[in-house]
Amino acid sequence: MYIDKAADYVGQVQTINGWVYNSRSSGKVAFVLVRDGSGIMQCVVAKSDIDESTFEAVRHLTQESSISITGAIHAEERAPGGHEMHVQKIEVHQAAVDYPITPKEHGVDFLMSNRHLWLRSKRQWAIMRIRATIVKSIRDYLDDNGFLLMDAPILSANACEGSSTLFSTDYFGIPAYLSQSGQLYNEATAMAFGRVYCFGPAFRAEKSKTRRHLTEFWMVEPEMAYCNWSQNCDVQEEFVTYIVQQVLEKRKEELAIIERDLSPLEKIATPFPRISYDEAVKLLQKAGSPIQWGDDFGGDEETLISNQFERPVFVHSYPKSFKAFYMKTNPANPQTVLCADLLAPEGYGEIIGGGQREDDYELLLERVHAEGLAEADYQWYLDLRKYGSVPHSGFGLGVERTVAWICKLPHVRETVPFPRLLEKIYP
Ligand code: NSS
Repeated sequence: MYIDKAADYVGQVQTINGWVYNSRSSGKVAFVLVRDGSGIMQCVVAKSDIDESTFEAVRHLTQESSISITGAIHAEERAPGGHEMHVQKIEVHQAAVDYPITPKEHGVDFLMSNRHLWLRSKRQWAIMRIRATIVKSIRDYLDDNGFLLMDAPILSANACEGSSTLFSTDYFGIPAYLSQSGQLYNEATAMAFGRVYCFGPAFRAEKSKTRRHLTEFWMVEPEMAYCNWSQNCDVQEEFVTYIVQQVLEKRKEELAIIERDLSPLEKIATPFPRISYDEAVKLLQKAGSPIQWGDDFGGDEETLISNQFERPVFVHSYPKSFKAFYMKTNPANPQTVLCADLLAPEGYGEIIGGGQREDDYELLLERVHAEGLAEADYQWYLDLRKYGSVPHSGFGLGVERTVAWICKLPHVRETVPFPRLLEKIYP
């Protein structure tokens, strides 16, 4: 039996295969908390119900020992999960000695270097299950709304998001890079299939240590032909609202374990406010920030902006100077581009970057040159503007930042089983 299915087995004798999460005992009765991955079950062992040697074995069970435990399943309101086992038999597969992560508080560095074990803790269990639901909701929404999954390559000759964060590999004598984004390929597949998405890991050699940056993260990237930047925002607000609603509906227990205040999440609904970069700069200056028109926003600015809104907020029409080469020039103000970032509330900041793509051959070529990119490497991408170019838009949502926001975590390191951070690749 799996613990999360206990309700189906009340009154029956069942076996749980798992690990000792915690145990305590008096002279007459022992309580063992057993986890099996699906949940935690309180197992009660009464000395009077069992032979002496088994009772002694139970009393000496150590944290994280692997066991099979058999007994009758009872409904018990006071037990975690609402059920408990009255134990008849126990088999120890391996007795763990001195498990390093004890119920006392540990520092983050210690926990990070024991990430392979830390994942067994209740809080990590809850976060990883919420992450899985976020990923499933992403796929469900896109699969059910006319987007076709089109995997993009991981090895690429092209830089999508600037050359300063590329991880380089040797591809039979020529340099190839680990993908920063599947977007350029999405633009090709969108011209073939209309609405597409890719979903996979992205790599960026981020040299900064922040609570929002990983060097390897997961990104879902939808792309739509015949779509302008504002229609692109319409899709994003529906998409993000759906993800939040799914987590609220399906992960109540997990949200309770991490003590997430649900009220800010319950307020997430369409439409999301949209402000221009110009308006954002004014808002920041009013709040005391020294920011000037033309400066990029960092984490602090994003936090300040997102704190002003209860719903995620779009900031659109950024200056061209610090945005990617593929963004479409704003015809109303050529200093700016038709992009929009989505900033999550509660100070979380950017979870999505997206916008409309430059669809004019000459203007795109100009941008390729201006960025110092090798024209030959982008010939195939430029081709898309020669053969049936159309207005098109898309976006990339970072899974880890979305998990951090929905779980209200202080840092992205707890949002993925094995985070890759600046100069940190173990375990
Ligand atoms: O650089 S982005 O803003 N945009 C793109 O990569 C586009 N090419 C996506 C597209 O339009 N198809 O990154 C998108 C999101 C960003 O909002 C974050 O949520 C996440 O990807 N992201 C990261 N998460 C964690 N760590 C790092 N270093 C990181 N960089 C981006």
